[in-house]
Amino acid sequence: MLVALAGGVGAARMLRGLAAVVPPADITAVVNTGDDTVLHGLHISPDLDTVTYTLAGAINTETGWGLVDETWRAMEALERYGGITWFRLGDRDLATHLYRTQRLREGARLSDVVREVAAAWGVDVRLLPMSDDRVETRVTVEGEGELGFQEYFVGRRHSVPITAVRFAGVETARPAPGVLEAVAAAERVVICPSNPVVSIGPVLAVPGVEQAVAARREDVVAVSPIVAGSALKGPADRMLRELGHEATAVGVARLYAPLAATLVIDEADAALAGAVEAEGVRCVVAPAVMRDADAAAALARTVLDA
Ligand code: FO1
Repeated sequence: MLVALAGGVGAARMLRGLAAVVPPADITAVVNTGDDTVLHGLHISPDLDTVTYTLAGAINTETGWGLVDETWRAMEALERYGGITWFRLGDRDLATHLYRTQRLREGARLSDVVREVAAAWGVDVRLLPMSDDRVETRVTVEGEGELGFQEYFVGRRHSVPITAVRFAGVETARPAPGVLEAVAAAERVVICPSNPVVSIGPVLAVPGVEQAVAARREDVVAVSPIVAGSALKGPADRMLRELGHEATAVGVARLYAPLAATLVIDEADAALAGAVEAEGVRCVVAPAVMRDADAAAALARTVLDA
């Protein structure tokens, strides 16, 4: 059994690779919900949906989020009223948010809904939200104050400097049922190439999770989301720098050293292998950019062999 700590796009691709080389049912993904937001009264879980749609082969590959063959009639209709349209919800994607919101209102736990949605899409990887309790990633933007994560990420196109990140509600959040047990029982724990600050950070901040992962350090393999000093997708490089970290594979090694015995870095960073090992982390150099499904499967094999 394999456990993967997951954010959005990078994690979804890693999971698709892992599911190509081990039986999907042997994989448990613990997914960030700090990005979750409520708009139009609907509960939206972007990372859970990105992982689900990607594993189902239904992701919009151009954006990396949302569904393939999407239409936008509801958003167009909403524009007439001056409704909230800066965060685009496609017509087909809306069904997921309608269903999730209704089930939560009926008293279902988020982890129940995640299981139902994954089953409906034929996804055999076991998906767990990091918590059934609400945890909200909030970002302090220079000169503007604190914003919700999606206001920063989509509303400001993550192009404004930040000074702090916090996970509101995390102190009292409990790991979703099965999370700690899965980490304890896993043969291998993979930290996916997701944003260390706002994708993996919230998962580790749920009380008990970081300790559970650290207890498995010898079996934990992280994959660097930073290649040649840049994030593969999104603002991870800038966020790391703005928060005082080094935006290189070495900086990632420093962040994960207490948790992961091994870090996989891309061949483009081969010259950093010595500096990564100086952080106390075994370094594996391999192609780590998942350009397509074959590359993702090859990276998955590297992670399993590491
Ligand atoms: N990202 C955007 O840049 N613009 C959007 O309008 C947008 C809508 C959206 C709707 C559903 C969903 O699941 C994801 C969506 N995302 C959008 C992506 C999302 O903001 C990010 O992928 C994550 O939160 C960061 O991991």
